[in-house]
Amino acid sequence: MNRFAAAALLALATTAPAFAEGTPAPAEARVYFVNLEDGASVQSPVLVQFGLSGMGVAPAGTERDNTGHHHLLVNRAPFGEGDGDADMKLYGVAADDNHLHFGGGQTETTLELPAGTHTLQLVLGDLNHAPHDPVVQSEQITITVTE
Ligand SMILES: [Cu+2]
Repeated sequence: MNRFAAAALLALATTAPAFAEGTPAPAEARVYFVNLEDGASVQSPVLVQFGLSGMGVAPAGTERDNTGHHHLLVNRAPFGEGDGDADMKLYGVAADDNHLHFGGGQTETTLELPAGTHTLQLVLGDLNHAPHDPVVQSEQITITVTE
């Protein structure tokens, strides 16, 4: 790191609120659904493909700049609006039925979902499963699973 970058980081560290001190991500980094769009009607099992640009996918625990692994948020509030999201920014994304981790570096999954509407959102996590700063997250999409 050159001294200009060090000075910039120091400035960030002294002015940013605690919850914003995550692993840095490039401003242009973007996660998105490759094969699903908002409003899609699909049948279960549902293939979900994760896209990432401006950063690289790496397994959890990998300490390398500008990398992360995918988390798929299912049927919960958009990230940043849910209870406990501030804690997740600090300590890592929860691991439960609504927060699926792909710490092996996977870029797709298949979900068994009952008929009805479901929301999906991608949130990238760093080596410790915590979202980056700024958070690299997709739009939340709603899909309808038909019988
Ligand atoms: Cu994770």
